[in-house]
Amino acid sequence: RDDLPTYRKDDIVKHTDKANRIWVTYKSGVYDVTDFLEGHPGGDRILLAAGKSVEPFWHIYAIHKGNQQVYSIMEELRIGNVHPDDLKDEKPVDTSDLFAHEPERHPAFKINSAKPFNAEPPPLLLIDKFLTPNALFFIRNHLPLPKIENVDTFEVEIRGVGIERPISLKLQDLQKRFKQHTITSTVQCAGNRRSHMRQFREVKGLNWETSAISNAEWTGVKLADVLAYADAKEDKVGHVLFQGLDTDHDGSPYEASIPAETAFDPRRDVMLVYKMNGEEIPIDHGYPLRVIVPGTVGARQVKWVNKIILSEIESQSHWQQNDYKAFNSSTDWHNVDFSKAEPIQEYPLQSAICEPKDGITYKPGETMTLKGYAWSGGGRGILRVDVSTDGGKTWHTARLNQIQQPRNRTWAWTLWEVALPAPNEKGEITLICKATDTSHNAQPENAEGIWNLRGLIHNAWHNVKVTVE
Ligand code: MTE
Ligand code: MO
Repeated sequence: RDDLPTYRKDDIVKHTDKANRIWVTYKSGVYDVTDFLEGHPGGDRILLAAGKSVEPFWHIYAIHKGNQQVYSIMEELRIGNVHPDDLKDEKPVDTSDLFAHEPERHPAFKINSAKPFNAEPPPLLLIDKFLTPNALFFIRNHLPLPKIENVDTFEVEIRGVGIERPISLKLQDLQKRFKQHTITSTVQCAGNRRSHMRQFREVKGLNWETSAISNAEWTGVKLADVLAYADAKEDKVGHVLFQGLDTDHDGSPYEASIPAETAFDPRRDVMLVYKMNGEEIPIDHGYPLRVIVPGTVGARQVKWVNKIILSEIESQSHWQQNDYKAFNSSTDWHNVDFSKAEPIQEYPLQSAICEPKDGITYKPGETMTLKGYAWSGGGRGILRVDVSTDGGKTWHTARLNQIQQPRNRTWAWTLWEVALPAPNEKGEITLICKATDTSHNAQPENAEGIWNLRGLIHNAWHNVKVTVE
């Protein structure tokens, strides 16, 4: 790349906006990323590296590190070289691994990204038990895990509009002062089943299959009780923001918000939890304190929560404003305007087949046992799960495994099972499942009308292809 011009550092640092072009450096290369930013999901975060080296940034989003596709995209954007004198005094990047202190995870996980850690259990293990074992509960981390030094000094702060005097509560305060509740609630990432939407048309995001969902029993206190204790006045509040202890490379924490109506309503069962399936919450799932917002998309259920902020407006964080939003199928990266869409809160109706796997072979007439899960957001229960072995011409109703929860507060998933004979004719057959919730919502037949550029909340009929021979 010696044919390209050489740039001095003093010059490079000036290129931080569209008008002056946005440049970044990587090792000895200078790259103009102005046009690239338009179509990149984390675009606003590359901006933080504008005029500087992207290496510290990649250190956190290690998904880019060592990724050949990223390197080759970068090389196309290369416009020059950093002057050798400026490379000399470049401090070596701190290579101490921000992820070095992360725990061992279950070897059965399918890892969708190692740093930050994102993984889902195999479908068979996912539905083995009604409560997902802590060690197999899917993990969705946007950032390196925070280091929890001393839980005895850990406090959660509650402040903002409608609160005259901010309060800080230790774990023991939460446990002493408030009534303890235990609820069973399913957490599902908005990216669950993105891999199936991707088959329909390309989308951006981690390649989750059917297991970015899990179900656990959570123990803690109701946020509504804590807000009452803080003497919070709901009429002034529009949204309740939650901040985690995990931080971006610039020190800003993971943050998301939910509407005040949800936060203040004791019947919505929004909880600050310190136990998961009767055990201490594993660090991956939010130790020592996490928010559970039943019936709502995973992204709002903030882990390692240490600040609860009452606000007139919703969180302005990346995850609330520039991610976890869906658009119509004609919106793509060239015409998307994130400010025009509502952040996803309640989850739509979902179901999937976890057994059998694609590609299994049956003999004609042999019993096929189909198993899976179904879940709907907003506390809606599951009325029915129907399966088809002939591509949707005829349907059979599955047997449901559910727990009793109050009406309109069905926060736990439904597991289902049905045994059907394999057809007598040999060949490939398509097994399909679809659920109906208590509002008689149905799932869309395919992704055509619900495709969105980030591949979010994909809930079309799930199908598995097996062979009879
Ligand atoms: N909270 C913090 N502090 N940091 C995060 O990265 N990820 C969110 C949410 N809470 C996240 C977070 C997302 S997108 C999801 S889907 C759920 O946590 C996943 O919860 P789990 O890892 O316990 O399965
Ligand atoms: Mo998520």
